[in-house]
Amino acid sequence: MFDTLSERLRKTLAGLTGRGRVSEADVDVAMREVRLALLEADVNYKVVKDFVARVRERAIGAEILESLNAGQQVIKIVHEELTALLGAGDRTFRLTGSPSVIALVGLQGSGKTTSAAKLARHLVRQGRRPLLVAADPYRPAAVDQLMALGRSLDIPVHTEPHGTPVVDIARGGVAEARRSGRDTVILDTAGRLTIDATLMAEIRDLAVAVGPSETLLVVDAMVGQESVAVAEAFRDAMPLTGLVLTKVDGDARGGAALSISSVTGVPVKFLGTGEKTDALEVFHPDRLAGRILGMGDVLSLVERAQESFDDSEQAKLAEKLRKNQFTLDDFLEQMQQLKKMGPVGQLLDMIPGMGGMAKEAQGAVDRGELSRVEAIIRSMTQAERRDPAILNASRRRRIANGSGTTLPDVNRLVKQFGEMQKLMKQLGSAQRRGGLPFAR
Ligand SMILES: Nc1nc2c(ncn2[C@@H]2O[C@H](COP(=O)(O)OP(=O)(O)OP(=O)(O)O)[C@@H](O)[C@H]2O)c(=O)[nH]1
Ligand SMILES: [Mg+2]
Repeated sequence: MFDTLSERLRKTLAGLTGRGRVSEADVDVAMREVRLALLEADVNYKVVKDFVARVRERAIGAEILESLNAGQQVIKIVHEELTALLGAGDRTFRLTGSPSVIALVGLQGSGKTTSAAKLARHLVRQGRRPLLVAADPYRPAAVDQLMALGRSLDIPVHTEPHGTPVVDIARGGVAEARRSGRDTVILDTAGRLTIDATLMAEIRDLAVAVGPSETLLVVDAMVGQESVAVAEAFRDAMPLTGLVLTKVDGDARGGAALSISSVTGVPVKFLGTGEKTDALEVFHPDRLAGRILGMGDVLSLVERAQESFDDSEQAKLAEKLRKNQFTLDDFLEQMQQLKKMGPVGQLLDMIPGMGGMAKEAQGAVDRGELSRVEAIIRSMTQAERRDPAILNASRRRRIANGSGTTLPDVNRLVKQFGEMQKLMKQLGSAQRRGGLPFAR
């Protein structure tokens, strides 16, 4: 759903990391692009305006623009603000009462019945014993649909005769849950084509009768801005506790999904990501923001990287790069750092020119080659570590023997290091041109 938006934002933000220094004008240019990207994705106009203003205000602060990784920091701010935007409201999922009652409400075809089944499955996995209740007195087919889903999941479904008032169905469901030892009742209510007073009154009565601890509005994310209006109408008519955004696997532009919480104040609690009953995700705004910005878990990696590479070490390395004095000792140290940081290939991929080297080093760490590399380097003299060019055949044999490895192992390491050195040289000159955000 967010592919186009994601692509545009990534491109824009990549422009910020591609330079050493970031000026206020750079931020403004990027923010104009971000604004356009969000508007084109159909995000609510006012939401976009506030969002861009907030990011800009935080980003042009002196401490940020003067820092050497300003581009990264601006992206971090975008990520944080996007997370705040997506995550408006209290997302706690409350299951109180015995049994706890969850009511799913919404327009016709929004995905209530499917979501009821998905939620039931999700709760079973959390060790709960849900009972599905077909609280749709109008359409026998709706009842059949829920029964079929219940059967496929091996979760019981409570039904009442056709025409039973919703309130009575709900009460019957709660009684049945108590009788059969089910701890959660999931009410699948009837949909309507449009918002009408009868529907709202029906759900309000139901809320009074069985007191749901969660009343979730199921919203089809494919319908665009209209979904925001629907959510506002429901919110005004009854106490909603959250939203289930369905069909986010679709190809709509996604803007409505992005703005709905921030406009209505009702938090998104779940995402429906497909037709199958396992296609339900607990909503994590930071993860969605990360996904949209194409970062995966990169931001937490950035933080981890900043923790594990302490600044003075990093400054020393940058200095060595500048002077082309990167030695085998440094190589070893870098690999140890990588090991400390965990999987970083993704992170380093973001840094132009760094991906290849990172992958290689990470690959070596993953393959458990670090200890071998360490042994080989430790068997070298200081002179050899500084200048592997002096490693002739007899020295290499001595090192292989000394480290308990083989001659091909030593050769491979020397070759790898040579390639890395070459890369480092290129990086060094890129850095002098101000192109490397991380080599501070
Ligand atoms: N791709 C996709 N399809 C979904 C999702 N959720 C529901 N659907 C589909 O949307 C259609 C309607 O879903 P239902 O669960 O029957 O919707 P409803 O709100 O119960 O509909 P009514 O009871 O008629 O008001 C079905 O074809 C579902 O398979 C989703 O997250 N992704
Ligand atoms: Mg239904």
